[in-house]
Amino acid sequence: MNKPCIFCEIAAGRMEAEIVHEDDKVVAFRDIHPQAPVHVLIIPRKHITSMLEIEPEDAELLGHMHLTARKLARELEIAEGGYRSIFNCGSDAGQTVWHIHLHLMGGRSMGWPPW
Ligand code: DGP
Repeated sequence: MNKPCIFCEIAAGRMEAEIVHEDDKVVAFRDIHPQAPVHVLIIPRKHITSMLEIEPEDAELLGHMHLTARKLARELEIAEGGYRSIFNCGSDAGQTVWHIHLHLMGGRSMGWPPW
């Protein structure tokens, strides 16, 4: 049997996570290995394996994920200093969990390009 998707398990409340926001479309929770003082993952409740799999019908959902990032950036007090919001797509980009997630990171200055 296939292993259940860990992010689907978190979204369903069957696996623990430090949730900072949830609504009918998305769940946001603290990353287990934070790379910045604030590091949150925003996931859709809908299981989509990677950004290569998004469809036109997902446009509103993706917009909602970005609006949630903006709301959380303000609430978690990283909006003023600046923050990064990124999707990793595929293994070369560093994707390790196959359920799309928007990383929201802030609270320190960051370099570019990322390695
Ligand atoms: P990515 O490398 O873009 O696929 O990011 C996956 C992120 O997910 C990574 O920063 C660590 C985080 N992560 C993996 N497993 C868990 C978990 O069980 N709980 C939480 N809160 N975060 C997790």
